[in-house]
Amino acid sequence: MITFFNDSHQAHAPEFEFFRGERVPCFETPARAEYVKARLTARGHTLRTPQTDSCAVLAKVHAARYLSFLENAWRDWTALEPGNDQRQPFPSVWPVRTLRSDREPVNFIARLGLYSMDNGSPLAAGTWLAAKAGADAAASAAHLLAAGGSSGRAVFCCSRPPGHHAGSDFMGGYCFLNNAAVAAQALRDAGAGRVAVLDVDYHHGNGTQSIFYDRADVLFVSLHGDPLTEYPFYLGHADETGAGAGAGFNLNLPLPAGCTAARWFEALEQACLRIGASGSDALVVSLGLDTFADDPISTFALRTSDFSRLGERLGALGLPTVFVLEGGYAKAALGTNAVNVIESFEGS
Ligand code: SP5
Ligand code: ZN
Repeated sequence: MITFFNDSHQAHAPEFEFFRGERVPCFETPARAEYVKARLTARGHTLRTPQTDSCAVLAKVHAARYLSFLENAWRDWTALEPGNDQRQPFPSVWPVRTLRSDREPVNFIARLGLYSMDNGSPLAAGTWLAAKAGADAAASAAHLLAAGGSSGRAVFCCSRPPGHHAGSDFMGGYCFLNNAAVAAQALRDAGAGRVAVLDVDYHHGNGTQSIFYDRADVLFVSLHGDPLTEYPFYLGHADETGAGAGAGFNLNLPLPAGCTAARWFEALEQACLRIGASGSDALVVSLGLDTFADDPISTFALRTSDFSRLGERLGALGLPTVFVLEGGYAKAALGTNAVNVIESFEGS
C-alpha cells in the first residue's frame, strides 16, 4: 500500500508525560513509527514523503488562534527564561466550567492550559514540525485517492504524534493536530459527498467526534473502552448521536475494559453495517493499535492475527480509504500489527 512517511516525526521527542501525578517516560515515542517503517520496508511497501501543504484544510478543522499558539509555542516557551529549552512545559490550570476561554491570557502556562484537555500531551522543540508533517500526510493521502487512477484505493499515513484526541482548539492524549479530521475534510473538499471516519483506537476519538458533531457530511463511528473507566473519560458515550444537521451521524460503541476480541469484532460489525448504510463515498480509519493484548496502557485482547481480520473486514466495505496511525504502545509489535491491517485490506 502507498504509505506517507516523513522523518520529521522524530522532531517530536518529549521525554516525560504525567501519569497519576508523577513524571513518567513517554509512551508515545519516535521508535513507534520507526518500527512500523521497518516492517513496511521489509514487506516491500512504497514510502513517499507528503507533498501537499495541509494549511488550508487545517484552517477548516482547527481554530486559528490554536494553530497560531501551537506553531509558536516552543519559541514562546524558550523565550521566557534561559534553560527552558531543556525543560518541558506542562499546563497546571484549565478554564473549566464558569471560567472564560474566550480571552487568551498572556501567561504561557495559562495559555497552554487554555489549549489543552490534560497534562499528558507533552510539547517538545519539534512538535509543530512533526504534527504539521502528519497533517500534510493526511492531506496528501486524500489528494492521491481523489486523483484515483493507478494509485489504488487506499493510502496509509504512518505518522506521529497521533491526532484523534485533538479538537478544534485543544491538544490532548498525545495529540496536537487531528490528522483523521484533515483527511476527512480534504476528501470532502476533493468532491466526496459524504465521508465516514471509523475510529478503532482503544481510546474514544473525542477530538474527531467534536469537530464533526453537528455535520451530516462526515459520519463518525468509534469503538473504544467505556469512558466511565477509560481515557478520555468525558466523551464517548452511546447517547452521543450527533447534533443539529449532524443528528444521527455519530455512533459510539463503548466496550467494557477487558472485553474479549469476540465482543470487539461484534462491535466492529455494527460499525461496518452503519458505515455501509451511510452512503459514504470514502472512509478514513483512525488506526489505533492499542487494542492489542500486550499494549501497556490498554485492556483489550486483540492478537496479531486479529489485525488481519480487521483489515479484511474494512476492505469488504469497498470504499476508497485513508488509514491514519493513531495510538498503540507495544512498540515492537506495531509494525506487524499495522502491516497486517493494510495487507489484509489490500488482499480482500
Ligand atoms: C492516541 C492515544 O492513544 N492517546 C492515549 C492517551 C492516553 N493518555 C492517558 C494515559 C493513561 C494511562 N493509563 C495507564 C494505566 C496502565 N497501568
Ligand atoms: Zn489510544
